[in-house]
Amino acid sequence: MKKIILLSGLITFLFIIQAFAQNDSLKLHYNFETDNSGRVTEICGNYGPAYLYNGASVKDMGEYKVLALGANNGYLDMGASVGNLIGSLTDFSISTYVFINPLSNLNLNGNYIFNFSFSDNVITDANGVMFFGAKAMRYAISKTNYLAESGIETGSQLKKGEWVHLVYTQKGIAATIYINGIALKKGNVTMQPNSLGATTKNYIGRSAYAADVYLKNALLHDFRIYNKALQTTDIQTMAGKTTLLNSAMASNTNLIAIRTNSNPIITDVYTADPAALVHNNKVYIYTGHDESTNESYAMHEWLVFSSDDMLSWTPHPVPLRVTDFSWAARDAWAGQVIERNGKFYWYICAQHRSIGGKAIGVAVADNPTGPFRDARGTALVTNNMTTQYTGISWDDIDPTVFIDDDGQAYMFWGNTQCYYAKLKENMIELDGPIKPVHLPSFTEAPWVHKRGDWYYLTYSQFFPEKTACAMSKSINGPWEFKGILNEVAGNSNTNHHAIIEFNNQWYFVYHNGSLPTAGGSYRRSVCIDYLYYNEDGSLKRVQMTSEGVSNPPVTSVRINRANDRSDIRIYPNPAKGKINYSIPSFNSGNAFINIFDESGRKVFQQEITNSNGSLTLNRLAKGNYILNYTDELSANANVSLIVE
Ligand code: FUB
Repeated sequence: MKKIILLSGLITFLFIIQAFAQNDSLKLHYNFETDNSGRVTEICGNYGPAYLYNGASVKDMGEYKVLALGANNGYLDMGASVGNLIGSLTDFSISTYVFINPLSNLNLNGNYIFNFSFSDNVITDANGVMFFGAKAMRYAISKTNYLAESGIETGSQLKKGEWVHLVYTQKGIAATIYINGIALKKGNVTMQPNSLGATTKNYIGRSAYAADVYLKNALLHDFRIYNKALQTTDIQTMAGKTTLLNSAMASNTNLIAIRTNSNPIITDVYTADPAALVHNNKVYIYTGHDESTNESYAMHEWLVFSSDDMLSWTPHPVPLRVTDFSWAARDAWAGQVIERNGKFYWYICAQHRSIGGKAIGVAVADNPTGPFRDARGTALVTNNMTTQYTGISWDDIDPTVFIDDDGQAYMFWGNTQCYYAKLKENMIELDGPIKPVHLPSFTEAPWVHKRGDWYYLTYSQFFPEKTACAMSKSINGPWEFKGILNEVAGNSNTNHHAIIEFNNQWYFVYHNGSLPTAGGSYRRSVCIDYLYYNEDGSLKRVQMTSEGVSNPPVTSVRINRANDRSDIRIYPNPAKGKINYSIPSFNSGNAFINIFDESGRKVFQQEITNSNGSLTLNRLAKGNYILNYTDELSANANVSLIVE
């Protein structure tokens, strides 16, 4: 017993010694506490405060402080005095926790986690630099510039979408890069920082190469420099904190959410072919990823974004790639995710490696953001299964899946010819024959939804594409063509869409090519606008807008009588966007109600054919308007209208 007590006492003593040794060697430490002036405090007390630039900020992630670099070249300037530390280092370690935004483009030069240099233009000044870049997880040091670097790298990008613990250590010339406690790369680095001298440009998130990109939208937590090489066991202990950081992140996704005030909703990358899913009070948008630099598609992966208000969108790590399907050769084209029995099924289309032509596959995951895996190992539908209908090899694309009220699932898809088939309860096998669906001028991109008794089959028509609508009282048709739902979406020749209801409001999700400056048919971007129904259940034509859903839909209107001469009465109506009118002296000819905004711009007009009726104000932003009634006999009444 005595021996055990002695042993545990010894272990505790060793831990204390080790902690002291570690603390003693800790020379610079930001836990991202700020002082009263908003500067970042160096908590060892060895150096002055660090300054935040270009929108970089310190944020709370639950109980943790994080440095948020932001989207606009934000960085932290540690100050010139920190160069004295760099100039004194022989053996050393730099440790931090990093969260790389899933949308960050780490392929570009730059993306530096830290940089210690003597100028911001080391390529021409060639006066020395040491850095760690996220692009290839590379540490390097040079007395001039990249032409004389000594460094090591893992060769792969820092993982996106999760907290990663990163440590670079050097003992003599023995260098190691640790990621999450694992020594991912060991090698020799022939210079130590003391031979560089006291650097003057000491940054987090910014490079000394003027043409390099800044590390955008990344988060950092707890940045430290030690004047010794940390032990692997210490590093492993420190790495354990990533679990805590990742769970804090899960309830603080606002830290990386993209707040949209306009269409397109995502501007960091090109997103195409949207599908949408509502699950547990959240909306998930699944998209393709356009990466083309010419006039043909380059699509290798799919993306997912989530939102609980349709305005802030959280990007998630890439959930699915073409390479996740062993049978697929290329082309991460359109698809849809649907939930059944707690599993999420993602129906996609891609080029088939051996059969040729496009094929449909299905991936499965336990949660809506994945990761997804091929659910079958083979394609669900291949080109040779539909040759009796078309001679083209790309007719088996754009799957959309719908589960009817009786639990039967159906898949619709097609190009030139629309098809549908039942799916088995397991969602990964067809349950019966593939049947054609007869729709006028069908091009591709069907989407099926139901509201009340009506089934809606909306799809892309012609080329460039418009979205058309057909309706039926049965999922098996016949489908009655109802005309155009959405016009050609600007400069995109395709017009892929999804329709969802979320919090009692319907939305039309689509893509266009409007993202400056290279947007177009092969660099598309997802947009969202409101969708409205007519009283007979048919769909109103979509109004594509730049504002998107940042303008709240009309929820109520208040009418103030403003003109005694008026003989029009308007009644606020609780139904969304609707107001009733009554015009006692209605004149049957050429009567109109017009609505003008404060600048005098006409924003609404409706011909009036009855003395009583209602106006459906699809989308008026909050504000004051003038409602004006005119008829052939020059009756003219103005009423002020307040949209709340
Ligand atoms: O993005 C590739 C293809 O273009 C999709 O599968 C079609 O719907 C069209 O948008």
